[in-house]
Amino acid sequence: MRGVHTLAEIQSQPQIWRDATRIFEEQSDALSKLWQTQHFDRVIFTGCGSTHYLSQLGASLFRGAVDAPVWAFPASEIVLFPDSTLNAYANSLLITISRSGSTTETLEALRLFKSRCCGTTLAISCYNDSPLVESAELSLVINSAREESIAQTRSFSAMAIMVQALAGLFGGEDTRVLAQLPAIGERLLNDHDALARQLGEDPTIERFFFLGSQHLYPLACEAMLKMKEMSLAYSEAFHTLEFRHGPMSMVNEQTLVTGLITESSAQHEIAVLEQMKAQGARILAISEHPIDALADDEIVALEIGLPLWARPIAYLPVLQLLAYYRAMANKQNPDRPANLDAVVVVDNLV
Ligand code: F1P
Repeated sequence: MRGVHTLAEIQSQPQIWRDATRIFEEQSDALSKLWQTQHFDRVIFTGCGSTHYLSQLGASLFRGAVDAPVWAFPASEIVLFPDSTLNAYANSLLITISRSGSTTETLEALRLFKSRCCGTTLAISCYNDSPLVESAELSLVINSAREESIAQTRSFSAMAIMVQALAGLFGGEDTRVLAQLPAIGERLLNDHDALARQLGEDPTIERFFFLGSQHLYPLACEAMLKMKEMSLAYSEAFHTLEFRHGPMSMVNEQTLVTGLITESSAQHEIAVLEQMKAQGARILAISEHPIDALADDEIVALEIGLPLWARPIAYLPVLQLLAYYRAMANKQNPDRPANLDAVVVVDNLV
């Protein structure tokens, strides 16, 4: 039956998040010791597709938490331009992220790092027996997050928990607060399924824009990618205030503009949503608290109540459901998206 795996995988996330937090806590002492003793002078995140967005999330969270410079590159940029991406630093940490652990560019980025840089390699994956995990010195692996479906849903969020946990740990925070995420995920999946379905199945909506700032921009990108991969619907992601600088010309009455609101910049982000509403768009705002100014629009108030570094992944379940319901309404099979493979293996890359 179409979509059966995708829906089950989205709904099973709270259980998988439990596994992820447990696996992280088992290794947190060793990781903390590594961070304290190594004094890394640079951190590089890399991945492809969804896991490139996870790299961007990691870089954004790390920038607020650690002193070292932090970069995120799509693995292909490292492979094609190693001189400018892997230039000399004394002691770097490379964090490679890949659901499969078998993506050609990510494997090649790891190989290049090892041959050119001094430092340590850490893989985040869902396959413990993959070439990536076997080649990296350290790994955080959530085998239970593997999927039947091609598009990443629970694998993405489980690996995101590892990324968030690393940022928390290296920033000196108590990562045990992440144990609250599964219960929060359960509540969000239950409370917002009906809204995601209503918007996803609404035939008057033809274009989807996802806007976010800082840590939430990579989540907006992932929501955009899920919408494209699963449903083949028109979808784009932008930094929230960037939307005014050209992309807003695509807004019309058949547009849903989804704003992932960051509390500290809420006033400015809400102003963008109000402007798009005046241009005819439908508005969905996802924020920590209800937004009075958008009381007539669709609002998901998350009420996560966790520190900022622990929150980003809670924005995703309602957006995954939105993509799933749009895929079903578009008569697509989100388990097996058109023209997409679970792993991209490229010949003759090196
Ligand atoms: C990366 C990836 C996915 C994408 C598609 C192709 O895979 O780009 O993000 O959805 O399935 O592969 P991986 O390196 O995380 O396994």
